Amino acid sequence: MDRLKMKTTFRNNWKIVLGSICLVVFTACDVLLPPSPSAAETLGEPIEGLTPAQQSNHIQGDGEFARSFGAADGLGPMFNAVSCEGCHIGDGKGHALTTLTRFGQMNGTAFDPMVAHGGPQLQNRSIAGYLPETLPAGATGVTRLLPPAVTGLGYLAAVDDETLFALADPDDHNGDGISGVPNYNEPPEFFQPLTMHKPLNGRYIGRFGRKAGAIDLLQQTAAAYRNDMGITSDFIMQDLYNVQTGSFTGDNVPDPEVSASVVRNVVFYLRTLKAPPRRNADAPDVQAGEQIFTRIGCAGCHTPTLTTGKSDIAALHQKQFHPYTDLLLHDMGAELDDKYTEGTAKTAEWRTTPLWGLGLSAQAQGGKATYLHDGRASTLPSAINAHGGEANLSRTRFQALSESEKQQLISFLQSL
Ligand code: HEC
Ligand code: HEC
Ligand SMILES: [Ca+2]
Ligand SMILES: [Ca+2]
Ligand SMILES: [Ca+2]
Repeated sequence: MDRLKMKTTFRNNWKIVLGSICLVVFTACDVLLPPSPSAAETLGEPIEGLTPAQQSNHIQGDGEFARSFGAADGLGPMFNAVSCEGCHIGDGKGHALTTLTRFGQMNGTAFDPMVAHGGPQLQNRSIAGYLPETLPAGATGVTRLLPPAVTGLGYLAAVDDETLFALADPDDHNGDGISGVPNYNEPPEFFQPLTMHKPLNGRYIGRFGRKAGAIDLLQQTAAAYRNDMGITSDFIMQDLYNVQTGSFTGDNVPDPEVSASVVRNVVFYLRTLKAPPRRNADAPDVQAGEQIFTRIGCAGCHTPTLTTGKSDIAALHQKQFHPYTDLLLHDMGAELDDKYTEGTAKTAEWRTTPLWGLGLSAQAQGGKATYLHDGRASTLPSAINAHGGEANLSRTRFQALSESEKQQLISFLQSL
């Protein structure tokens, strides 16, 4: 039996053991144990068609993604959580309890991430004997970001910039009220561009993070180790310090706290996590909902189908997939303007959230799904009703649907 199968079997056995304990001790077991998800509903599996070497690389990265750090491993001195998995539970969407806070202030038209005051990320926890940060006075843009699911990211990473240019419509030439622009970001020193990357004035298109502030999965991962957990790596050697208290002594663990190969294994793991599986795609109300989705303009931003370009992983090379995002920024109106931003994004702009996995997010979020960048919406209609700005027209059309049409649209969204 290969290790992947063992992992699944282990999970199932564990459920059986827990189930039997529960039978002996309690009477209402079905209340305590969620029904075990069928294979078609499980996130966190590798994509099909990986070579044995790639599978083992995936498993190594899986282990690193789950690893909890302690003070002796270099955690902190300030941090937000002790493992990647601690926020990205089961590779799915995170919980309201695991949001990240970032802050800054507007200076005229320029956004200042307040680096001299510990910005842009608030590290709200610290190791023993060290003080965590607090929100500094003067932070006018404060955002709380819910961890997105990390499934299917290898596909998004392999889409050529050219494909994104074709979707962008900065001057709204087709007159649908939707523009869509890439977020251009300063690359980190360790960034290695591929031929698919088309820079503008030395900046590259961001595609990860809710504001599309990270260019590739290596940047996202190295930054997560450092900023979310206080773990230095060969890519970012500087530990976090509390500039607010003037404390520049660290965790006494020599840097780097993880090696480049650890970070690369995690990147490989993220690249090779399968896309969230569809369910009930053939049900009549789901299909009717899909047509409504297109008709009322949702697909103008939530692009149903993209194709990857060249990839060194055969399973990701020139593949069609269905993420329901254009990876571009859209002005979403005043209600979603958090006065905070990254790269060239304006404060009311957000990257179109991929809708794949939407119907599985409740499972990852402990039974109760929440939506939008900060999880403020607890139902799909309330998430849609918060769409303003470029999405105004499609929101109005949504609100004009009959109750049964709305229900069909929701059935479609839940099938993703
Ligand atoms: C404290 C919680 C937390 C921890 C710990 C954490 N993340 Fe995240 N992660 C987030 C949040 C919140 C976002 C959204 C950030 C943004 O919008 O810029 C995110 C975004 C991401 C994304 C981008 C997903 C997308 O759809 O664009 C990836 C990939 C990712 N994290 C990987 C990791 C890895 C790898 C680790 C461990 C090295 C990690 N994260 C640790 C909270 C966390
Ligand atoms: C102008 C572009 C645009 C249009 C049109 C649009 N959306 Fe969105 N959608 C976004 C962006 C950007 C976000 C992220 C907003 C945020 O998190 O604050 C989003 C978020 C969502 C979410 C929340 C996803 C999650 O996991 O948090 C849902 C659901 C959604 N859209 C569905 C729809 C539906 C249904 C329609 C059609 C009625 C629609 N959208 C039209 C851009 C758009
Ligand atoms: Ca450290
Ligand atoms: Ca900070
Ligand atoms: Ca250190």
